[in-house]
Amino acid sequence: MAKRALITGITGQDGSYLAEHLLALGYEVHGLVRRVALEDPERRFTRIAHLLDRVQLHPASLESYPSIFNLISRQEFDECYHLAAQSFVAESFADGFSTMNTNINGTHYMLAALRDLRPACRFYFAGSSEMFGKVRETPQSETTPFHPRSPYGISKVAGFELTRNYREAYGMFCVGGILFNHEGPRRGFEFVTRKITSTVARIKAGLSTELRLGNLDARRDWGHAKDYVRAMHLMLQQDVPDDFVVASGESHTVREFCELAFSEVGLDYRDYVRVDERFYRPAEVESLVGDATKARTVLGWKPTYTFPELVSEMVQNDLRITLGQTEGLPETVRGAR
Ligand code: G4F
Repeated sequence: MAKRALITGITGQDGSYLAEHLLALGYEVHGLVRRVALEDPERRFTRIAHLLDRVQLHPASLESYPSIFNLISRQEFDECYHLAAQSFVAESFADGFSTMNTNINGTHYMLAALRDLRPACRFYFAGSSEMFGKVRETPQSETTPFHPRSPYGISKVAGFELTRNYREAYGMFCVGGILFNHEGPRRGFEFVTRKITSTVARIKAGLSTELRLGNLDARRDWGHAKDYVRAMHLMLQQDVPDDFVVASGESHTVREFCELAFSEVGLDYRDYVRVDERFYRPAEVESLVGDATKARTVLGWKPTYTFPELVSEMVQNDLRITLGQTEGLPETVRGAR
């Protein structure tokens, strides 16, 4: 019988790639979505528009325990991938309360409902390299201590610890993936990579003249989201539940990303990029680079995209959108190709 998976955050970048991956593996895929999204499918479901006849969507709110309890009580699930979160770090400084409420309580509600109703369901928690924050060692691995630098990072540490606690206290198969930055053509426009590639395309098309950014010296370990959702699935197929770092092992500055993205269209980033202090964060995570040795050896996972391939795919996708070769479709659908 086909395995049944529930994905929270199915309409996001990772959720949409994961749904595709699980469908290709023969899973029955269900998604938890907000009722407002169900009422506005054209705008809210752009990343999963091509999957809508193959996935089952259920309205529920991560802010309401009864709604989660109700959803989980209706059906048996073999695996649950909890990806939904307020995931933009800068926004978590603007409204730390909402980020904490959604990210911490939402995770706790999911775990508590599963414990009560479906204790055999395997649970994946989307942890983040933001948990390392002001890093204590380089590269960062599963044993590196956490020192989060934003309400978002703090909320992810809390969710990660809750997940571990349910594993240890109740013997549930709960795992935390510590994923470093992962990007792609479906990335939201607020994140630095997509902000860069979409603006490069607009500049190339003559629609924009500059790109305003914050800290160009921040270092990140960037991979492709398509590669990273494979690791999420592998984590739930193990004999023993455990936590894993997923990373490329390479770090690059925001400046290097700009350099490569502009050179993809034959331009020099120095002619267009302007530093704007509005995009600086009150506390920055200066440098992240992951050590994914455990994922490579235990899960047999490895990334397939290189950094230049990732940048090139994102720029080319945004160029296609901006130059209107796929005219008539909403932007994120076009980004989904
Ligand atoms: O793209 P970012 O906003 O991603 P960030 O903060 O690293 O977080 C992302 O990755 C995490 C995994 O480590 C996820 F958990 C999280 O949900 C999210 O997906 O910023 C990357 C870097 C930062 O250092 C930021 O200060 O780029 C720097 N940056 C410089 N100028 C900018 C900008 N970031 C944004 N978003 N916009 C700018 O103009």
